[in-house]
Amino acid sequence: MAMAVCAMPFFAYAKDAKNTQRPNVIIIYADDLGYGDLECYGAKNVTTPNVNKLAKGGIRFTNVHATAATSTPSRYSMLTGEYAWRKPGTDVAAGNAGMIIRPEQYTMADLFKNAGYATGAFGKWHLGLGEKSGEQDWNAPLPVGLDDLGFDYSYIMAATADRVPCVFIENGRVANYDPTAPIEVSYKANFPGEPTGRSNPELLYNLKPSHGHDYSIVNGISRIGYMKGGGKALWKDENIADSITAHALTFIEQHKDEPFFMYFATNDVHVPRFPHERFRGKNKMGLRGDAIAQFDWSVGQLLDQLDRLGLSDNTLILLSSDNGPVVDDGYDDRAKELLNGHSPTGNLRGGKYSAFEGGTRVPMIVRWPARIKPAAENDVLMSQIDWMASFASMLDQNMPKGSAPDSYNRLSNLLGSDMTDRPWVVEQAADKTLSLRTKKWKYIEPSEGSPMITWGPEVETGYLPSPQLYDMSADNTEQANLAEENPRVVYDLERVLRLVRANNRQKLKALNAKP
Ligand code: NG6
Ligand code: CA
Repeated sequence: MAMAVCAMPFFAYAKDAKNTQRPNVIIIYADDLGYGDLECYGAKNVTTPNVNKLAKGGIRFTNVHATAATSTPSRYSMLTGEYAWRKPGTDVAAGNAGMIIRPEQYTMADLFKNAGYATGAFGKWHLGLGEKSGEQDWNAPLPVGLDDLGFDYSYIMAATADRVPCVFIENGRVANYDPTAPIEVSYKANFPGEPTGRSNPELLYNLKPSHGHDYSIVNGISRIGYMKGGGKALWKDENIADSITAHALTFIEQHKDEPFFMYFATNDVHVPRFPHERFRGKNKMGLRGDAIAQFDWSVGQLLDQLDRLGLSDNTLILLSSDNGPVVDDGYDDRAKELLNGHSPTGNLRGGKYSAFEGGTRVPMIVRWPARIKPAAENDVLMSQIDWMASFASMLDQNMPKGSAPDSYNRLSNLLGSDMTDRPWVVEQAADKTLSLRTKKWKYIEPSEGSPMITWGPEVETGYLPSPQLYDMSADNTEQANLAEENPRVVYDLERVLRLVRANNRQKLKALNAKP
């Protein structure tokens, strides 16, 4: 693949001073890592020296938003450039969901592949696999997978560590498949005779649930969903970061002589948090702090590998998170009790799941030594939805008509050469309530949901039956609802949101509200 590519005519960057050489691109996508969870974003009680190093050599952004406050919709939008709320079936996916991005869709991986890159995906997937939900045969190659979405190579977890099946899938097949222990998965009924967290709590030797997560037991931890078999293919939670990282390091080595795109999606710091013992028990915040340290270690491994191979200078690394943080997300890891003054959201209101800023404002660091001038801080308003069109611009690639319909080219923002804010950013809460953020305002549309998450996590949702309007230039607290005093602003923002929903680019342009 790569060879054919070198000869392709699009490789004509010499004429364009902005692209002297195609960079390798690595997206490091953390899971549930909050705006305040890294040392360089003000975290307490945990050091993240490798991420600090990355930030020091690049740009640390302070006003970047994931498109959604949960994983599946956020990842869907980021990888396709289409808001997940446009597409049914993009809510938090079960471990046996059918593949949500369809093979005919144009993805970020397709984009890089068409530009001649080697492409690889590592770690958390959570966007479904196979043709149809619940009907996968995990003992055979899956009929559709990431190779249909532009990834040459993949080593992934089907969903999350708290959902079965608890095995890695390598290029569409269970890795280390154990023929003596055929795999069965169901999200409806248990398999006769199999223990669960609910019926056999004495078997939970690693972690116990605090809410939910009391179905099948793997590695002394009960999960969501039922699973039987797996044998030696079953993962051990304490080795997940090591496995993902080792495969990623190999991929870099293998592709050191050609441009590569790597989607490196960590399991950290999602629940169940059970890092390797070299991190466990080391942090005063307990397992959640240990998981942040493990995340930082993974980042360090990638940086070291790039240094070792002489690739650091021309590799663009983009580090961010899929949604905001949560402390108790269903396992008794004492994350809340042990915070010791640390604020995972960096004192933003809400958190994972919510319409408030804590749901979607996430860290973002971009480093590309060959091109980017380091900057300690950059507060330009941005959304992850634009990564795709921005990379298309960087690669001089036209995307097929109709693809990435919500993604705009903001490459100059990403590279720090343009400080023009995106005029508005759309954020999706867990119940699909939408918010519209401008640099100054945050508008949350009316919704009927409960003010607190109802199933366990202690998170304010930001749902209210009347419109909410917060002045984000005054502070970030989202405490004083100014909607009643500012009906005109509410009207204007509602109108923009309506036009975004209708994807009416012309009217948005006429309103001068296009991104
Ligand atoms: C919730 C899970 C939570 C987490 C979340 C998805 C329960 C009780 N809670 O339903 O633990 O898995 O889904 O998180 O099941 S995400 O980051 O992948 O979106
Ligand atoms: Ca997540």
